[in-house]
Amino acid sequence: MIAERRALLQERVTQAFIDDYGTEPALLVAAPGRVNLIGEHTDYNDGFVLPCAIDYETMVAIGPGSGSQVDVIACDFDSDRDSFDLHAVFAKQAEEWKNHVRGIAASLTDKGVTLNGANIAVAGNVPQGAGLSSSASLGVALAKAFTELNQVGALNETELALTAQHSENHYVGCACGIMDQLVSARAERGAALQIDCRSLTTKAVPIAEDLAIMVIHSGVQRGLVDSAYNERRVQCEAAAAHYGVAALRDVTIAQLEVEKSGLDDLSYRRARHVVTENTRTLAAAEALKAGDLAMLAKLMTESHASMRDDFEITVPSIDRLVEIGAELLGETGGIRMTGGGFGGCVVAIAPKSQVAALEVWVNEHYQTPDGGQARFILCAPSSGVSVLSDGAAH
Ligand code: GAF
Repeated sequence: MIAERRALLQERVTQAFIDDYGTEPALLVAAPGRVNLIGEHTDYNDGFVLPCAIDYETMVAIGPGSGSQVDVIACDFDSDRDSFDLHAVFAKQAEEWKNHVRGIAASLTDKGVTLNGANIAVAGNVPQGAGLSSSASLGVALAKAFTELNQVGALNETELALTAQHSENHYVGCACGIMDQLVSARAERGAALQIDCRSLTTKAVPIAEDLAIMVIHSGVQRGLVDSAYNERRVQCEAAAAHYGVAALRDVTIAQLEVEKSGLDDLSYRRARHVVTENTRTLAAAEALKAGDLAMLAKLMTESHASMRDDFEITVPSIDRLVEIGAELLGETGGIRMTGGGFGGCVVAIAPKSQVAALEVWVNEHYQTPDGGQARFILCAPSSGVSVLSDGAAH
């Protein structure tokens, strides 16, 4: 499936590049979106996450430009164009996609990387506004494309991810953590990626061949920058200050209770979500490794309840969708909301033999807020960013 989807994307982005710049691109770079299996809002608390890259990606075609000028064409936005000078001070644009491109160029410059002008075309197939990290995949693909074109060999995957996060934080205006960018840069095919968001060390956790990862879109659109995401981050920092630690990662479950006096109920519940979610994430990685689906299902159910009751980032449609899915899956598979919250998608991990039944069951019992059906996106755990040559990653 990925091969066909990738071929279409490659054709689209290459053709747009040729039509606009009258020459073949020097290289094509692809970076995947992601789905998070467990570990939500833990990354910016220096905690643990367990996402996997998916076989939906953003592709960048790039070639040398003139002087210090960068020209960009966005195939997915009606072939909208942008043009900027690498020496000019970053100026925020009304169209968000432009801020991502300008933000990556500015972030690389901030890092001391010298860039030359470039011609760029961008196209992607990561569903947007679904919480599947289309923005992170764009950022990572652009960072890789710019550095490869300029032959800046020194940037490894972690540095690419940090550059993309810096761009989001400083230029796009989203205080996101490192999870999305790091998995888009470092993921391994056929595996989830356990990330320690403090040390940035990662471990691939293989996903058995007979398991399916199903993303189900609730039909509730979400917008990360506009949501209460940044507010949650501030609340977590305030809770960490109460416990006298650098980040909530450092609070133990025992300490959470013993030292809660003086902390208001809301901040306490925010902290409890993060502290317990870290424990669940590590346990879930072990359960996945051991093929213990009943344990994984239990941990995902608890994670969802914690997001709903303590972190308050779910919405009624999503809660209903998870409830419906769990009714069918029972202990045979896990299901929970995935991503930043306030709409978007649910992730289910279950034997491939359950996929068809789950789809029928959800369609029978769930309706999107506008009376339609949920959208099902079957995902394969994929590898991180790559440079493509004749359609094959190297
Ligand atoms: C969004 C952010 F971008 C991530 O950094 C992470 O915090 C996630 O929400 C919630 O787990 O995807």
